[in-house]
Amino acid sequence: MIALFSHVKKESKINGLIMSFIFWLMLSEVPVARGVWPLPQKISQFAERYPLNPGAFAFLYANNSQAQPGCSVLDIAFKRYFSLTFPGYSGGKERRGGRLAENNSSGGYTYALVVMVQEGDCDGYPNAESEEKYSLSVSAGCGLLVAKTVWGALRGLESFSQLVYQDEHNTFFANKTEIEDFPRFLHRGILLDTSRHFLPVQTILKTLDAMSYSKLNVFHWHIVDDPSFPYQSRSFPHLSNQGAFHPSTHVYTQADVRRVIAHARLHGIRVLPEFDTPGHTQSWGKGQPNLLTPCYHGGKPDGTSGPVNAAAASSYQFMTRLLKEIHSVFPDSYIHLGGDEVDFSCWKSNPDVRMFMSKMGFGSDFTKLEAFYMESLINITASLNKTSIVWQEVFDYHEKPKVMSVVEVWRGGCYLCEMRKVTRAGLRAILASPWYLDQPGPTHDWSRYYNVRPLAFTGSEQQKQLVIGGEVCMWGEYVDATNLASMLWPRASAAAERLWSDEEQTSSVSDAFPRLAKFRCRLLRRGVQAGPLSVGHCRQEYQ
Ligand code: CP6
Repeated sequence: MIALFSHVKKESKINGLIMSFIFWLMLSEVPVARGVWPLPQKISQFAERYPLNPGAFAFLYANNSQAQPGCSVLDIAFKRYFSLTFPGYSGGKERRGGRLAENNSSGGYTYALVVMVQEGDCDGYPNAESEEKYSLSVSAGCGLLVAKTVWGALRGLESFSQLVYQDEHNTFFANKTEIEDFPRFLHRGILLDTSRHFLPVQTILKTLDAMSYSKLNVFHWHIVDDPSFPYQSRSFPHLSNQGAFHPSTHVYTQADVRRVIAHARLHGIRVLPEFDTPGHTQSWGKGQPNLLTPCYHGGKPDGTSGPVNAAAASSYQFMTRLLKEIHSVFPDSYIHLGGDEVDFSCWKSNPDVRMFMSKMGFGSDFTKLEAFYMESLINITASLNKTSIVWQEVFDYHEKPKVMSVVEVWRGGCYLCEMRKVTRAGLRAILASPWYLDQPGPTHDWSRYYNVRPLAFTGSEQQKQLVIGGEVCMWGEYVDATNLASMLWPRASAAAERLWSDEEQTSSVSDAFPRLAKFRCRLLRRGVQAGPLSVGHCRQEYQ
């Protein structure tokens, strides 16, 4: 460019005019051609672009950054994002982080992304309040990424990696860009169900990687359910010995769980464990006799069992010990207690349960028994200094919403009505109903996930503030490691943009389509087997 200009300068006035035109072009804003998905809150891109030589590129800590070399989250992220930013580059030794040289010289780099973090906590876990906002400016010679927390810096690194592209000669470029970005909702999750099918740890780790590409930040681990109990408990090893599909190959050991949590942390993702009771617990009964309710038929136990026996003191003692363990294994300050889809017929049939019902004055209203059981678990969880999340039935059945904190809305029908009710009761809400991705179907229905409007219910501003986000649910009946990625991506990315970006700016499916198609090609290039959206091609095709 410089060479071109010095040449032009010597020429006539006409060339001067051409020059100003080129300058105007370079500085004029261009439509978002090199899209970042999900769309940043504010992005300006310009025609001016800079070639990036990976061999002379570095991520650097700013001198005045609170995070410095040794910050695990960012040291590792710099390595990871080097590969993600320059896919296919193998020449030269990788340049990684380091502090800017004292004299502020670029230390032999022709381009650096300088990272400035205002709060230097690198060893903690992301939590429900973590700030993820960042600003990113890409200009000549260097870029500057500023974030309050390392979690925000991770989001900014992701955006930076998506700004870099290759021309037809495979030279890497980034255009001049200014981004100011923050999430619309704090809670942007994916539920994986590891009970209907066992998902190998590797599959979970790869899903966490892919989540970070779409800036999703909560892994809701629906770890156990009726079909199997793969969690290897320290206090109750029989649960997985008897209840897993296989006691050693189809279990998550304590080391596995630690690996998942550590990997999630490095990607700014929380691990929210769900131990769903009192229903969905058939597998628990195998290793924990007397936990489930014996069902009766014709005045006798018929050999089958129902939900956790909410009438037995021993059930509450067991749940207390289990919740204590969960509290110490999972660092997140939230625990999902389930509480969905409880079938009352077995409770109804059992004389001990009926006796307990009359003693408690519940009459024949079994929703009261469920409410009593869930309230007990919520209190145990609170005594461990953790906050509980429950499925919507727990709210529907309970007369005193104040005992609850966060309600996850999952049922079909009028889910916005439910969001309105939950928030009107002063409770926080997570929306899942419109984002069930597990039912087999064509991938092109991504626009259904995109068109959701989580706040489109009538209610006060205060009520809207109580909507903390949403979750994409990948129930496991028809999903295992062979098809998980193509079922999730890029449809979960459509939900991710709904949860991160400004609603007004992302209201058009036709604007989103080419951007999402491009993003899906990027996912493929990064090794995520994302399914096709519609007719089209990627620059490079994949197997
Ligand atoms: N498993 C558990 C499930 C479901 C729920 N809980 C579920 C119900 C209906 C649909 C999809 C999933 N498979 N434990 C409900 C929260 Cl359509």
